[in-house]
Amino acid sequence: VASSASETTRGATTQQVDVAVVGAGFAGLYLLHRLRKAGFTSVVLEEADDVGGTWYWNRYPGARCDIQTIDYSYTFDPELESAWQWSEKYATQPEILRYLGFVADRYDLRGDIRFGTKVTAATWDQAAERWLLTTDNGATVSCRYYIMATGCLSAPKPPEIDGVNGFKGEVYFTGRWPHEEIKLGGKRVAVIGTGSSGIQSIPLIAEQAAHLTVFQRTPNFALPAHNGPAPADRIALLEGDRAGYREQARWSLAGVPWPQQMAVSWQLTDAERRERFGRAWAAGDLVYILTQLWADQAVDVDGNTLLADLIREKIRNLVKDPEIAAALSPHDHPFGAKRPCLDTNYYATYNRPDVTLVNLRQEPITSITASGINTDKRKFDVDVIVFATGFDAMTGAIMAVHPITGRGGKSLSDVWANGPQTYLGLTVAGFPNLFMITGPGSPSVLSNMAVSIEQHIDWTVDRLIAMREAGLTTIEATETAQAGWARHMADCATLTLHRLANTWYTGANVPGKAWGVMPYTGGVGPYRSICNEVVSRGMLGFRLT
Ligand code: FAD
Ligand code: N01
Repeated sequence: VASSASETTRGATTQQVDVAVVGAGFAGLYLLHRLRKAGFTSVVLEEADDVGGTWYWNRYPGARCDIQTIDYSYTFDPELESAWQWSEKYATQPEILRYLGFVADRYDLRGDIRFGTKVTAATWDQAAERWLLTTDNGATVSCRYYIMATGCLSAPKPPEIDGVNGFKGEVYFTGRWPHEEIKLGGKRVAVIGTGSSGIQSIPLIAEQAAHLTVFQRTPNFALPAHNGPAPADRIALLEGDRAGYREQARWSLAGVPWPQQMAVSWQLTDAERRERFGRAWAAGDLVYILTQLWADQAVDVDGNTLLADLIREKIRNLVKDPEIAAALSPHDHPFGAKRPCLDTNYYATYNRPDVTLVNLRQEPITSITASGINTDKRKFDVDVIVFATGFDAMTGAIMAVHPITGRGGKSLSDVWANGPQTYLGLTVAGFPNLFMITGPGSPSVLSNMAVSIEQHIDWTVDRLIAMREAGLTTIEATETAQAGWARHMADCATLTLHRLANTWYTGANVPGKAWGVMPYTGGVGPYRSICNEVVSRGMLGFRLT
């Protein structure tokens, strides 16, 4: 039985705990808090030197959240909610990092976090019914339960361009931005990549650099953030009934309380559609524009195109040079199938004389040289290259713990060779007592992550408590349940447009990665209801011993 009686030894010997958590981001911090409250001995292993996860690593200029911060917050403790005030509608990275530090201090979490410690391998010992974790720093850890809170967007993707190592200038990755101030003044800077990280950082880099050259492969949809104070109507809704507001978010599709739209695009006149679009554009809210225009916007190509055309019209109005506007207008994927971005002066930046856009669809990069970047048409000498090239998402950080060896010596990398397979995105058949928070198969990245993370963690820790009460020591998904979840995932994905875009959601951004829509597309509320049903039906799909 998992109990608080485990002894903890440090140094050369193995540290014994009930639960080992990997990662001290949004998820790891809340996990530790809940595990402690439930009386489990636990340790968190974290590669970084401090808490924060995403918000520790992504310190590039302009880094902010794109879900309104009043929603992108913990909700498990009303006192915590009243103890913290966000200063803006979309908080900056430093403010979110301060918030996570504040949470760590408030619940006194740091004492059980081993910083500067990377987990390198994990092995299930069937006889002892325990996991043994190997680290690159200090004692190994033996635990009954192994919970990976390693993050969906925490393993930066390698640059994949010939010659990177031979470049003599400065190189930065948005996902591993240095802690010290980077001075770009007077320098010729190149940014490769126009996803959310590129789109947030490009306007601020342009302000500093002598000249900025942006290398764009796929244009992305970007919508105005209209940042500032949190909107009064949202604040009023939240403060009018905080518990109700939070509960509505938990049962919504994307983790933010907006109603379900019922009118489909063809029921609305052009004027009505434009009026709805105008309101959405003015609202500066990603979830609003992704869900509130018309009911078929995310499931039907025609309904989607009506919206995408309106956004393309805006881009043409915002960018003075029609050729650059055309290059910046996405045409190869439906709106929302790839994560859209929030724009603070992004399109306007291309009106500056000191900014050049290179359209890699017309002139691909051939190499990086000692002095800069070559395309098949031109040569660009630069002093600094910023890689805003994204992540090996959802599976990257999990697979980086290598090997993860489950029952019968099975390796997770073999089991996932053709793509990740999970039950509920939380567990894997053949890997008892292993949980993944926001794993592939969970709704996580298609939602307000704060809401999904709390749900995954509450569900998981509640199971550990129930098992302890029942005198059970192992939990494992069945192959049948896992296959059923894969089928359900595929059915849901078929109803959305995500399958029509090559994105990190599908693994298409990483050369050689198996293709498949990795997050659960059925929505946060329906997912919560399924997880609850699994429990109410006697842990349907799990074998417990
Ligand atoms: P992370 O914050 O990624 O933390 C995982 C931690 O695990 C990291 O600290 C990492 O160092 C550690 N780790 C991984 N592997 C190991 C190992 N082997 N050994 C030891 N430690 C390890 N989501 C939203 O909902 N709204 C937003 O507005 C939003 N903005 C984002 C902005 C950026 C720039 C990025 C990159 C992501 C954003 N996200 C957003 C997604 C964001 O990742 C999640 O919201 C959330 O922060 C994830 O928390 P986490 O704890 O699950 O993972
Ligand atoms: O990464 P991305 P990101 N040569 O994968 C290009 C969250 N987030 O770090 O699309 C040339 O989106 C690549 O081109 P293409 C959010 O969920 C949130 O920006 O593959 N180009 C693309 O343009 C987001 O979705 C915020 O053709 C190359 C870009 O690099 C997720 O994190 C902020 C290339 C990568 O875009 C990831 O965002 C930041 C190559 N070899 C992140 N390889 C918020 O605003 C890649 N690219 C809250």
